Amino acid sequence: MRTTYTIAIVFLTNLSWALQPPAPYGPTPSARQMRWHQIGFYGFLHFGINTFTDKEWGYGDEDPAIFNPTAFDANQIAQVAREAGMRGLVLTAKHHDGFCLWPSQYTEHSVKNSPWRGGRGDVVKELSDACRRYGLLFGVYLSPWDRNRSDYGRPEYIQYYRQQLRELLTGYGEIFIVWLDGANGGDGYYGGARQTRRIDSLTYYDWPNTWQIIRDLMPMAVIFSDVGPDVRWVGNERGRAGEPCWATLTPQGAPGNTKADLNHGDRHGSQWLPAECDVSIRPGWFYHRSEDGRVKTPMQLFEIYLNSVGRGACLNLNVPPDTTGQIHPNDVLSLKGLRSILDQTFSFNIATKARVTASQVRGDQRGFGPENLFDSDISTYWSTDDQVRAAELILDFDLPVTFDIVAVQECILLGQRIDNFALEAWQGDDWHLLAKGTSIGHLRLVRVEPTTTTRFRFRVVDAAACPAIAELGLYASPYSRVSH
Ligand code: FUL
Repeated sequence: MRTTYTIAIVFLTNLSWALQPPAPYGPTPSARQMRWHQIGFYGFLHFGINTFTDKEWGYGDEDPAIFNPTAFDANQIAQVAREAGMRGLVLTAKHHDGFCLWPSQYTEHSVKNSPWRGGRGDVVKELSDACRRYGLLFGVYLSPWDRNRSDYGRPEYIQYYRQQLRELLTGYGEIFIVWLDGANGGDGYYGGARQTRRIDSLTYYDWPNTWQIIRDLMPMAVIFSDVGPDVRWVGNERGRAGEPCWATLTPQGAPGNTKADLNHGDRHGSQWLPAECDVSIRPGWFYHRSEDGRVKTPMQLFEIYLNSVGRGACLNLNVPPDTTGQIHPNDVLSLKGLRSILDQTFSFNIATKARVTASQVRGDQRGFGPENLFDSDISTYWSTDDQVRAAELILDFDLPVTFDIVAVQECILLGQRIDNFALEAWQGDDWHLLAKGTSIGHLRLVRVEPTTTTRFRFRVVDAAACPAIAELGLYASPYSRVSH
């Protein structure tokens, strides 16, 4: 009787233990960060006074009358973005020149004093509406540095900046990202003073109070800057996240003034602060006719995609509208090419044809088994018992398959758990190493030599906590077919 009782207790304790999900490891994403991770790929629109002066940084003394797109078409822009596979658009509502693309009531330096739409136009409104029409999210870039304002550098300017933020966050529906740039170049028009003004980037903007306004008015919007608080800059404008690229970091300093390793993140960072890769489809951020022949090719864009989205970051790809107010045909062509490569590559997950065996399954429970790897649900995962730090999955195929990209996703709701992994294919009579990697996070796309095999192995070489792998994929890019 007593033994039966003890056995029952042991059995029940084991069972209840086994059904528990693994405890999260380290920092984990907030709900707004989680949504942002799933967005993955969105577009940047650098558009404004510079489009008409052929400059990258306007001085702030430009006459609003020069803003006059001949055929502005927010639908064309949104449609091009949508067809490229983007999930949102971020507009430079105000760049460093201070010219506002919406009729702000706090300045005369805006579209309301331009000839466009007889001074009654509002680019922010037209674009945010078009985004909703095309199923895209909409975000704003509001440059903290303002070379037009006479009060720039004084406390009054911060009030002005915050009023503008309030206008943008209350008048245009949902905003998914507020993009806070770190540049503070010094010289400018400043209401006619034509001076060099230096501010203390650590204190002048009083960021925590500005961030709070965003939190209050748009709770699900992520805030981007060099130091977050939700999304960090990746540290370059080439669209390259580091290897590794940890989603964690201990923020130091302020936007435009940080020594943190933004490109790689910090494995032991105190916060979940993933990277965004911002990069332009052209050499410049704004449209310049002289760059019409220098639009990145579909293949270059695909490389960028692999090095950004494929390293757990998001890709914010700039496509600057031209002087007509539309995306230039050359850019449209490249974006179509990118979309075609993405579709050809990712429309079929070869791994779903395999029989999968895991070296161990958490508590031997089906709920944690490898069948979760192919359900396109990032909240379900294959996991092991708590003490397991090295584990493997073997995929067996009836017929040889060919692939050149391996996709792995951790269930980041439980943190970034894996430190090292290896990808192997059965060749002849042994395992052959295809690639080694470190950070995984939300998504890791590893490019390997085009490989034909009947067995594939994913090995967790070491982890800080038992693995929780949400999805696993093997894909064949068009290039693997060509070269094979
Ligand atoms: C930089 C700015 O100075 C560039 O003009 C551009 O807007 C880029 C995205 O951020 O800091």
